[in-house]
Amino acid sequence: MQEDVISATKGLKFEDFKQIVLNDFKLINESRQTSLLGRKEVLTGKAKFGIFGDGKELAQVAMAKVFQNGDFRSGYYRDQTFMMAIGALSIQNYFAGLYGHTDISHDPMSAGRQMGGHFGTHSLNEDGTFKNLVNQKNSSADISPTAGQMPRLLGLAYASHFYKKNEVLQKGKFLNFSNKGNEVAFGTIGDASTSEGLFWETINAAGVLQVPMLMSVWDDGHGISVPKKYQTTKESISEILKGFQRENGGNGFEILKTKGWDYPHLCETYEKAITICREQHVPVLVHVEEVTQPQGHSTSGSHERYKDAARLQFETDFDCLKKMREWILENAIATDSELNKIEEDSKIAVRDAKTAAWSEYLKPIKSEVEVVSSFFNELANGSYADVINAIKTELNSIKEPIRKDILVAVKKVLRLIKSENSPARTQLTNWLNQSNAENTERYSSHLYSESIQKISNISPVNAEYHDDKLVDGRELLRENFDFILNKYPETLIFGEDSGKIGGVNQGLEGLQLKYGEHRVFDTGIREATIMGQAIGLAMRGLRPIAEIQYLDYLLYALQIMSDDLATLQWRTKGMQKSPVIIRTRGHRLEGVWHSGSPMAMIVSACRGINVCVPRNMTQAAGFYNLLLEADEPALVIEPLNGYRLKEKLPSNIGEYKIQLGLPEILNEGSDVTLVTYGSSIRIAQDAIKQLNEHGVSVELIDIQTLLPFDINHSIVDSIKKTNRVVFFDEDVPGGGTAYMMQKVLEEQGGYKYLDSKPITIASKAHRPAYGSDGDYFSKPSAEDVFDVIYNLMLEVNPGKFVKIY
Ligand SMILES: Cc1ncc(C[n+]2csc(CCOP(=O)(O)OP(=O)(O)O)c2C)c(N)n1
Repeated sequence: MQEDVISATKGLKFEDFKQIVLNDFKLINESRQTSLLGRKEVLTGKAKFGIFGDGKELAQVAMAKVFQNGDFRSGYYRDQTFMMAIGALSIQNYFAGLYGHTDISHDPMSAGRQMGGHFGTHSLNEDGTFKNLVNQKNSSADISPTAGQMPRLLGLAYASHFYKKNEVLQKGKFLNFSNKGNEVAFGTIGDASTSEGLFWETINAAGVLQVPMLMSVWDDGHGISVPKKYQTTKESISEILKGFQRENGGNGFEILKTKGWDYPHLCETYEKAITICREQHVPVLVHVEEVTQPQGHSTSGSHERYKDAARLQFETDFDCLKKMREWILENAIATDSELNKIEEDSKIAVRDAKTAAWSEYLKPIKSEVEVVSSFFNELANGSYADVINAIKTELNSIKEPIRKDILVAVKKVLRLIKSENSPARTQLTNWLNQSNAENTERYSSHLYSESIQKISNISPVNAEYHDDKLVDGRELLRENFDFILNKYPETLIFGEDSGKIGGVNQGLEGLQLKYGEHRVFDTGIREATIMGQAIGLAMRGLRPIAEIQYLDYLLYALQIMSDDLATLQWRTKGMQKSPVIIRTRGHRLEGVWHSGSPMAMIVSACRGINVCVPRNMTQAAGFYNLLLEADEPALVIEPLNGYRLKEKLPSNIGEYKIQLGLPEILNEGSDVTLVTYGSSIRIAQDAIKQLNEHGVSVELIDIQTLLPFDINHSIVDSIKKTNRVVFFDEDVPGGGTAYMMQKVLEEQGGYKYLDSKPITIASKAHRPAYGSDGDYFSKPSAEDVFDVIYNLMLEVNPGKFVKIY
């Protein structure tokens, strides 16, 4: 037998060693059979799409050996074998996910919300509170965008660093999240996805920060059909990463190479990697070469279209199952017949698990068909007997029905009998209502927190004032952050220039000195991974406040906010959360990239994240205070031109809290309702003064938050009084104003009370031009607001108002 098998197994009795090896052989066979049968399930129409981990099995078995309780994975859709190896995924679970089973006990990965092959463990109890994450093996929930797992991985690793540095976090409730920062964050990625900017940004940041991150690249030579020569310089990720290699005690990565079919070398490599990573708390990259993909990329096509004969032959010869089998036989660890039996048993086990998953998936749907059919039977005594019977027969003839089939049938019948008045019809209507509620829960719950800590459960506290002391807005914020950092040891604030100088607008001035470099700190210019750093930290029980220096640069982070942060609770059906607070500043300063206000873009991309648009720093601070008591992600956009404006300093700074979704009436009026937010408020106030002088009375409403939006539908009450409404902001036409208009006129029914057409005031469609005049002619001004509202009143009452220009 080879001497270099696995160091951990050295000293084991042969029988015990053999058992380990055969268990691994069994697992890779079961995983392979799962991939093979899974593909068939898609091709025969039972599942919609399949993407499998065949070819990557052996490397994942080796990686799983060094993955401990408390560790986290951030990976992608090829990792089924790893998930099986850590005990987080059964074969039956896998098939339930493939079919889209909406019961979380069957598909624990996403309750049918994500396509199969997207993995994750449960960080939360059913009530939305965190579990003890130190006592379990953890995987953050996968997303499909290639390299989208990378930014979050940085945060998961950085959390260990933070827990290690912070002694206050090494006791009490924090022991549920970390054992003195001993945990490693494991990343996985395909070789082609390393072409993405997110990969490089994360690798660089991990090298700078020296975090315990064990990164694996599964290198199968292709990204779908595109070979490495079009993906990677020198066609080798480890080759081009050489500059990141640690040298002479400096920072950087440890970079190791191995092969995806070489069991003993894989095991040794991962042991070496984890020892460096866990003991020295530094990042390690394992480049796993010569990995195969026997069935091609996914069920959408076959790999014969793009792999040449030599590559196809290589894939057969170096298939990791074949190679492990050969190695076992060469080293006389087991006999051919023992291996045959494992292979045969695997086929049976997978077939049985697949059959069980399919029958469990169909069972509740079939029982719904039965219930509905019995209602149809009762209704088939009436005037439409023949048609209803035909609908029932058609429904029952579907061998493998889905819920859509049932609803189509039920609605057809209810339309037929719409004029009948029978108990059976009431029964069927009730069934439909109940089904609608259940399907909403199945597919639409948990976009936001449903836990006891959800935002709407946190009680607001009014700001109080003992005197009229005025301070700059930035000073008010700094006082508030001081209070927060003192009160919550799990809070950390970071971003570009946030540390040493305390932010470009000085809202954190002096706080690094007071709380230390690990609580308030500078980062590189890397918005996407600032966001990812925050996401991973918050998934591990910390409360990051991540700064994006200007709203205009949020675009760099928006993809990860939208794809990862915004979807996290929803895509796990409430089994993971990441209550990140994103702090930025925007709307209006100078020039194209410091004056943007792309609010509709943000609101459309970030359903699942709260979006606060305070008009001043008093409001902003009140939002931060509330958000820190809640468990939901939020973006707070401070008004960029407000840091040097004077505000009254509340005596209960740090303690008052502003509830989200509650608009505030800033000016009562009777002629027109003007709805706006953020920096536009001051422009509106200016215009209102001028309008007053010309006999127009305006009711000014500050919506305060775009998500949630006016949860009590208070704006419509104002429209009931004024019968006219104007929506105003600095986004492009049809942007934020159109969003507000839809909310108020359609959702709140505001259209019923209008006597004039609804109006929106927005910026020009182009970006804001430079200089004061550039701003004046690009963004809405007080004059614009005056003109629009005055002309509206002129149209209403030409007797009272005269045309000015
Ligand atoms: C941002 C983004 N672009 C494109 C895709 C479509 N896509 C899915 S997987 C894939 C190839 C990934 O190849 P690789 O990283 O080598 O992983 P492998 O599938 O080979 O394991 C592509 C292009 C995607 N999911 N996300």
